Amino acid sequence: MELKEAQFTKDFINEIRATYAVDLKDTSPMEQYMALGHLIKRYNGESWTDTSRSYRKNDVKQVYYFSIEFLPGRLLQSNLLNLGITDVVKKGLKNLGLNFDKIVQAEPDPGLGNGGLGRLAACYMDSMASIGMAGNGNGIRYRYGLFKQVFMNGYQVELPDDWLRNGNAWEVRRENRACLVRFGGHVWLQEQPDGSLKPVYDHTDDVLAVPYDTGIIGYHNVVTNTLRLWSAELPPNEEQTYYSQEQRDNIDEITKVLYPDDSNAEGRSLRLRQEYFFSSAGVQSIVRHYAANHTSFKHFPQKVAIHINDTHPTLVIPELMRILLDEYNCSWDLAWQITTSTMSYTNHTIMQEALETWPIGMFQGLLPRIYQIVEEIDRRYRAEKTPVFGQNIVDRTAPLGHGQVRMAYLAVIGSHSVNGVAPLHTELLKKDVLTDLYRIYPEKFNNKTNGIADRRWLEIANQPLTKLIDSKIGKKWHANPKLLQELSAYESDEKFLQQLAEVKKINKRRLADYVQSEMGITIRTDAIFDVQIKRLHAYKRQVLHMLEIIREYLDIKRHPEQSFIPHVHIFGAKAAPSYHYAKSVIKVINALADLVNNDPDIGDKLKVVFIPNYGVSLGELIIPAADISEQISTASKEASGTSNMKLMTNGALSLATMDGANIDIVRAAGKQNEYIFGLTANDVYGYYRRNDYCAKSVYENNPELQRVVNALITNMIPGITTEGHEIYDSLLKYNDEYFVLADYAEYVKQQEKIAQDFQDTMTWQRKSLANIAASGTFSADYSVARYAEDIWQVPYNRILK
Ligand code: B1N
Repeated sequence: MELKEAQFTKDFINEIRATYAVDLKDTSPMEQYMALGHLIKRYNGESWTDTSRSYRKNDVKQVYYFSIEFLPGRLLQSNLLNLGITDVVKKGLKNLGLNFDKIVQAEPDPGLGNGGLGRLAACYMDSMASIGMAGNGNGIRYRYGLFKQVFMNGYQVELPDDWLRNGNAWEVRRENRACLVRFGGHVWLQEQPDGSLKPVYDHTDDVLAVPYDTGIIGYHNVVTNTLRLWSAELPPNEEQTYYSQEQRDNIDEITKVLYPDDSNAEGRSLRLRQEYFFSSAGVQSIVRHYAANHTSFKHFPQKVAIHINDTHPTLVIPELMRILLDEYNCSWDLAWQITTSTMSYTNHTIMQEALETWPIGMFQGLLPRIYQIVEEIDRRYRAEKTPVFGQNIVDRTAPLGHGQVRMAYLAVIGSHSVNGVAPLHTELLKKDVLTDLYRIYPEKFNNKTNGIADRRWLEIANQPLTKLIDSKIGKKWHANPKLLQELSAYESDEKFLQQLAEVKKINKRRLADYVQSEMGITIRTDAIFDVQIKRLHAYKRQVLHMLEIIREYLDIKRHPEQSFIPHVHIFGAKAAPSYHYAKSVIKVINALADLVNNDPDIGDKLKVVFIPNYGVSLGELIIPAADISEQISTASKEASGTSNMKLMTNGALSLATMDGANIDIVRAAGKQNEYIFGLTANDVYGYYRRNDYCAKSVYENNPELQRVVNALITNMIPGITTEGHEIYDSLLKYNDEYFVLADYAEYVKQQEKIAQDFQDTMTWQRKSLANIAASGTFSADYSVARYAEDIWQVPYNRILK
C-alpha cells in the first residue's frame, strides 16, 4: 500500500490520543504496539473487504483449512512487510523518538499450537494469501495458549499463557455470525408426513460459537484472507433465564485452553468437545455462506474445499453429512458424494500413540446424532467393500472397531485425498500405518512435502542475511524463493563467503546477548552453535545430543591440554506436562548444563544453554544464529520436520538422520554439505521384523559409550539420581526403543568431523551457502500451490513452478 511518513505519523498520534487519552511520551511500548496494530488493521480494512467481496462476486472456489492449532507468531512485522510499509513506519516511529524493536517485542506471541503442526497451518495461511488463493483458516480461539515454560531447579514448571490480557489488536469479533453447536441430549428419528425421517433432539447442551476473524495479509498483492477462530459462549437464552454455574463452566471450558500434547492423542472428552465445537461451527458457517449465494448443493464441491489438518477436525465429515441430510433434505448418496468430494485429509504422524480413537460410549453420549451418521458410514462401508476386499481387511479399516471410533480411518474414507508430509512419510503411510486403506483406495494417496514461510523465517528473522542476499541477486526471490538458487554463482567468491561469515557472527552476537541477559551465561561467538529446537520427545532423541555433551565434557576433563574447538549446545524444548520421561530429560540436560558451565577446567570450551520457553519468537532469534541444525530423530519417526527447513534457509548445516524431509534437504543441498548418520528407516523396520535389536550388546561393545552412559548413574552430574537412572534404564533395561545407542558411534563421528571442518571458514561458508541456495524449494508458497493444483482444485495467481 501507499503510505507517506507524514500521514502515518499524524494517524499514529491520533490513534494514541483517541485510545489512551495520553500524550505519546507517556505511553508504554505495549500501548504503542496496540495503537500501531489497530492503525494497521484499519489501513488494511479496505483490502480485506475488497478481497471478500471479489471472492463472492466472482463466485471463487474457497479453501477452508481446519486445524485445531494455529501458531502464527507475532504479526506486526509480518503485516508491515506484506503491506510494503516497513520502512515508512520504522522511520516515522524513529522520528517520534520511539524504539521500533521494543514495540515489536511488546506484541504477545499467540501460542495457539504445540509445534510443527500448528506452525505449518500458520505458514500455509501466509502462503495462501501471498500466492493469491482464496484460503481461509478455521480453528479455536483458546483463551490460554500453550503454557509458558520456566525452569525451577532445572525442572520444567508450566505457567498459564494469558495472551489476551491486553486485548488482541488484529482480531474482529463477529457476533452476528455466531452458530449454535449442540452436545449431548437425546435424539430420535421422527417420521414426517412425507414419509421421511427427521431427527428430533431434547435436553441438549447448546453452546454459542462466536467467531473472531483475523486478516491474513498477502505479500505485496492486496489480498487479505481470513483466519476464523471460534470462542465458546453462553447461547442467547429466551425461555430459560438461568444458567447454573456448572453449565457456565462447561461452556467456558471448551475454548479455555490448548491441550499441550504434541504427536500424542489426548483421550479426554473435553478434547472431543473441542474438536466437534470448531468443526461444527466452521462447517455451519461455510454452508450458511454457500446457501446464501447458491440455490442447489449439487455444485458445492466446485465452490468449497475443506481440508482436515490431522484427524482433529475429522468430524467435519459427519457434520457436513448431518447438515445436508437433516437441514437440506439431501439423499444419503448425494450427501456422501458431496462430502467426499469436498474433504481432503493430511496425516502428520505414523506414531501409534498419536492416532486418535474415541470410545464409542463417550462419543455417542456427547454427539448422539453424529454417532448415528458415523454408524451409517460404517455400515455402508462394510456393505460396499466386504464383497470386493473380504471381511478381514474391512474389519481392520472400518470407522468403528474394537469399541472405538477410529478417526484416521473415518478421515480417509470420507475424503477424496489423503496426503503425507514428506516422501518417506507418505511411503510409510502406504506400506505400514494405512496400508489396508491404501489397498482399498490407492487413488486417494499422495505426497505434499511441508514448507515454511521464507518471508518470516528469512526476511524478518534474519535481516542481515536478507540484505546480503539482496545485494547479490536482488529482491525477486522474496516472491519466488527458488531464485535463491542464483546464489550458487557465488560459491567461489571468497569475499562473499567472508560476508556470510560476518552475517552469522552478527546473529550469534544477538543470541549471545540474549543468553547473557536472560540466563547469565557467557558464550563465545566463535564457538560452534549447535542447535536443537523442537518439542521434547523420546523419538526426537534429545538424549543422543545429551550423550554427545557428556562425551565432550569427559574428553576435555581427561585431556585438558588438548586443543578443543569451542562448542555451544543450544536447546529449546517444551515437554507435555504429563510426559514424565520428557521432563526427566529436561532436568538432566539442565543439570549437565550447570555442571559444564561452572567447571573451571572447562572454561569457555564447552557451554550448554537450554533456553526456556521455546516458541515462534525465540525461534526467530535462535535460528539465524545456528551453525548446526540437529535433526536426529529415529529414522521413520519424524513425519517431516520443519525446523530443519528454517535452519537450512538460515545457513545452518544439518546433522541429521535420513528421516522425514531431512532426506529431501540432503538431496537438494548435496550430501557433502550436510552431516548424515545412523540407521535408515529400512534398517529400523528390519530390526522390528527380526526383533533382534540388542541395546545392551551395543553398549558392551563400545567402552567409550559405556563411560558416557554410565555418567548418568555415577553422581558425576549432581542432582539427577532418579532422572539419570530413568534414562539409563530406558536405554539398557528397556532396550532403547528409539535406537539411541545404535546410532551413537556414527553420530559422534559426524560431530568430530564438524569440529574439524568448522575450522576452515571458507569451506564451511561454502556449505552454508549451498544450503541457503537450495532452500527455496521448501517455501510453503510452493507446497500450497501443489495442494491447490492437485487436491483443492482452486486457482491462485502467482505463477509458481
Ligand atoms: O507435524 C509436523 C511435522 O513436520 C512433524 O514431523 C510432525 O511430528 C508434526 C497431535 C500432532 N505430527 N503430529 C502432530 C500435534 C498435536 C497433536 O495434538 C499430533 N504433530 C506432528 C507438520 O507436518
